[in-house]
Amino acid sequence: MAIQRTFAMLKPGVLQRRIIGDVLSRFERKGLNIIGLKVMVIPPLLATTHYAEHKGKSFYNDLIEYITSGAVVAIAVEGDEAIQLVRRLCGPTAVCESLPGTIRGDYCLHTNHNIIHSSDSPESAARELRLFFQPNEMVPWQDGNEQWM
Ligand code: 3AN
Repeated sequence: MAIQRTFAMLKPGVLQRRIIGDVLSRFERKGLNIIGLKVMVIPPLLATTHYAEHKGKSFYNDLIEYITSGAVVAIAVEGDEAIQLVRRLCGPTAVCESLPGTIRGDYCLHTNHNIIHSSDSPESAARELRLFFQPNEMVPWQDGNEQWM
């Protein structure tokens, strides 16, 4: 077992579409633990820090404008191999490659509005969790059912 923590974020518009419960329930059904959750509007500095690796790319300006345009839901997730599992539940970045059954495959039409972000490595998970959550805003818990998962 390799218990990991990872970061996910529901992008602007997901609250308005009233589908956050559907998305979160996919994490829950998989057996992952939600240990941090908050609704927030991302300040510009946090947005540029979070997406620093994309600076200079064709979609960068639109991405920053979009991600700061409305409320997002920041999520801290914990579980065995959580980083890769959450990525697989989300599906690939390009929506035309996201199969039905994945979050992006089921809920998105356009890659620039692909509704959810998730960390792609242990390094980015640690960095992104630090950016979005204070340590005391993450609360690990156990339900006693791990043996049945
Ligand atoms: P992911 O979110 O799957 O890790 P990244 O980090 O490569 O993907 O891209 C960050 C975000 O930038 C994506 N979630 C998407 O909103 C946007 N993006 C990435 N590639 C493109 C693209 N080719 N065209 C438009 N937007 C893109």
